[in-house]
Amino acid sequence: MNENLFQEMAQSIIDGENEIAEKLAQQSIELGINPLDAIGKGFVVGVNQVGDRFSNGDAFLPELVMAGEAMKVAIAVLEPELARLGTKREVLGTAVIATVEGDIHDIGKTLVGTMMAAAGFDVHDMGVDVPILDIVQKAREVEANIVGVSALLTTTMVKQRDVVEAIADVEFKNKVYVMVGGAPVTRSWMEEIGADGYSEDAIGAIAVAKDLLGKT
Ligand code: B1M
Repeated sequence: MNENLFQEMAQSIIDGENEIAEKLAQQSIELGINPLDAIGKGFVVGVNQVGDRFSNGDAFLPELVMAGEAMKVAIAVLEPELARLGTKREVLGTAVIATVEGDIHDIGKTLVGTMMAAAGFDVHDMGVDVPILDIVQKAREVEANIVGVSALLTTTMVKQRDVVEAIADVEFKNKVYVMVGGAPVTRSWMEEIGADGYSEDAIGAIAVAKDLLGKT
């Protein structure tokens, strides 16, 4: 039965139907479905399909925009549920997260931030299209242990390397670990640029962040 709901969720994103996406997200909460399943098995399936159609030339920018908007509406409904999944007992560490300069994709980055906050990190989400120096400055200001940078474009991934280098150039009171993620990012890219952590999804990001800080 959940399978039908997941399919409807995916379709609502493909059709860019904000109201339907919102209603289905609410319905999943009422049914007690794990919000991560609603996102991963439902809404993300739809947004990935639109992305694939866009790269094949079968969909155009307006469809991409509408799919992105519908995703955000659905995730906004699920966000309080995601936060409830965590049990904040102690502050595990301080994280600054951002989407790199030149990149305005924020859905995955925001999910990572929400999940990390739910897991007990003090998260400072700087938003999208954030200049490298602003990230470094923020990390100093809040005495971050983790700087997490997201990139969704092959053209903006290179900015993750710039962040790694900028963090290495600055003296911090404490060790600052750089984590990278985003659809085109891989473990080998993480290794190539000398970042400290990589995860392909939001749940994995928590495990990596905890691991880096020895909090597992
Ligand atoms: Co754009 N877009 N987009 N887009 N978009 C992609 C990324 C693309 C792959 C689509 C495609 O062609 N198949 C393609 C990039 C191609 C490439 O670089 N090789 C693309 C393009 C080309 C563009 C534009 C250039 C289009 C244009 O203008 N001609 C433009 C770029 C603008 C810019 O940034 N300067 C553009 C714009 C947009 C919209 C604004 C319309 C919209 C974004 C809306 C928004 O974010 N508010 C949009 C969307 C929706 C997409 C797709 C379809 C979906 C992205 C998404 O939200 N996924 C995307 C195709 C795709 O990825 N399948 C595409 C769902 C989200 C939950 O996943 O963000 O991957 P994701 O996050 C995951 C993991 O990656 C990971 O955890 C998250 C949760 O599991 N993760 C981390 C993410 N960050 C992490 C950080 C971590 C750890 C894990 O540690 C710090």
